[in-house]
Amino acid sequence: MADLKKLDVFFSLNSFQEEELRDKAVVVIDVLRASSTIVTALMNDAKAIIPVADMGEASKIAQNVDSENYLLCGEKDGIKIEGYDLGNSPLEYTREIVGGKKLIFNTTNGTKAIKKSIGSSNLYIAAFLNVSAIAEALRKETKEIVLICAGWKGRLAFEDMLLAGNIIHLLSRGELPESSRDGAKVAFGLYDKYGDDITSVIHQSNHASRLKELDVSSDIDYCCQIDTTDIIPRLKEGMITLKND
Ligand code: 3SL
Repeated sequence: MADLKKLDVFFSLNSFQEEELRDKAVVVIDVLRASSTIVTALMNDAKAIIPVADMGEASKIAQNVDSENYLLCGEKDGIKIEGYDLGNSPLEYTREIVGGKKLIFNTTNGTKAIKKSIGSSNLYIAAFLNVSAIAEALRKETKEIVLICAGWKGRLAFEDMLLAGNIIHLLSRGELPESSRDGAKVAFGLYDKYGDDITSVIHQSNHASRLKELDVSSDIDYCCQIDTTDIIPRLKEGMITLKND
């Protein structure tokens, strides 16, 4: 059973060291948009997602696999990378396109946060789209839990902290122990204040403004939907697949 006094939240991918995650259950969060895209791809029957840290790693893998069964996917600064099959809009990841495929996935912050967390005991991927399923999985965890917000280039991203707060609210049933860690208190408090108005507050976030400049506002609405699926993506042997037990 999860011990909420030990649960912590890291606000960006630069706010922790790999060693801190050893023997912990980790949840990586990148609401806009990497974790929402991962959840959508698996919901639409992608076979697996291979997160990579950069373009070099992505092309090395792509060169050694059969291109019929793999898609090269991702973005740099929000924009689809030249030569890639797909960018990072979850709306592109339809069943027709990703069903049965393995995706090599490379994003500015989200996949880097996943790669940095690879030494943890269990690693889950959360979005608002699957928030209750993630909370349910965490409830059964016996390890200490760390929620990692990918953020944006080392900075905090409002929408990631808000989802961390939502997960903590669900886990604590709205009553966070006073002795909780600071990161958990901050995320809990943020959700307390803004949790009734998720879509409109996320629309006012810094990353939403960047995405609006790229003309992908519909992605923001999509990523703010709650519990559209109960899938639990988790990392195993370098690939993100569905947890089946
Ligand atoms: O940083 C990331 O991993 C991306 O999700 C950023 S973006 O939404 O594609 O701009």
